[in-house]
Amino acid sequence: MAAATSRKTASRAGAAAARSKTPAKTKAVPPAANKSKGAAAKPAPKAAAKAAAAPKTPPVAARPPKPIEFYFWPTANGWKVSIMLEECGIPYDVRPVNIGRGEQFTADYLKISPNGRIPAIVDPDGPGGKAISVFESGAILQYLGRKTGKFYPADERGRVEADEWLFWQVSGLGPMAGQANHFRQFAPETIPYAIERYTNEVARLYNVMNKRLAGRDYLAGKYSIADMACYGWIISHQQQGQNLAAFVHLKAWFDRVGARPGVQRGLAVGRELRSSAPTDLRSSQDSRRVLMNRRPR
Ligand SMILES: N[C@@H](CCC(=O)N[C@@H](CS)C(=O)NCC(=O)O)C(=O)O
Repeated sequence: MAAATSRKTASRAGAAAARSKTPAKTKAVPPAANKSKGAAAKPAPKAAAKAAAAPKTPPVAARPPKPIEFYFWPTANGWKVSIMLEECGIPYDVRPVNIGRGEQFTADYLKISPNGRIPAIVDPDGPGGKAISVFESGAILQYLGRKTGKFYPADERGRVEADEWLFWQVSGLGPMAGQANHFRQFAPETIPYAIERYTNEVARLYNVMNKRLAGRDYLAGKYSIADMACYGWIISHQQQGQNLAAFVHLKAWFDRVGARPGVQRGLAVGRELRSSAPTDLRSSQDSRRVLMNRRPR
């Protein structure tokens, strides 16, 4: 990870501990606490003194939420989460992971994101008040949706719809658009078969999305994590060999989502990182070696 981020290694270790398979200890309920409200009329003098001496911990609601650690690089997958964090308005700290320099493969980062990819988060206020780390953009969006109660329908029918389009993106649109982009821009040799195959598949997926958006504003009822997941991948339509004008409803959705202030703030996160670092694969042989060396590490 970039040097600027190294000072919080301790919380990463906390997250790794939170991931360990050791089951969480459950506190035994003391017999007195089992009494019904009416039965616990008079606390024993010893217990009353202990309670009075106990340090006053502010109730959870009164404590300011601890910022979420956001492991990020400004790319289509990273933007999904920067958009969600901005839309929800929850505090977070960006921890840049320069994927062009191979920072996704450091031992510390792999504890959080074993797949060696961005994005990932560590939420110090996870379930049970303990830190939790989450990798895979779809899992992060669902986690944040459940945590905040925003942009992820609570009712089962609505949730199934949002999940359908979210999974459609992470398993289809993202990987296929990524391959189209790769073979069109970055492959060391021109392979017409690969270019045609992936460009056509992306066109097919754009058409599916276009039909879905005919007569509706968003992919799954209201604006949701499904829209956030797809948006970043449509930004680079030209590099994928697509003409957005040919997909009228998709184009209208793209403009609608792109006009949201939260989306614009999400896209602005880490903009300076992109221009200051060698992730332009055409100009950096080092980044090319890091990102396109697909042998197991
Ligand atoms: N399925 C993953 C894909 C993540 C992914 O491919 N991230 C890219 C950036 S967009 C990455 O970290 N690339 C680094 C590499 O390929 O080594 C997700 O949705 O989170």
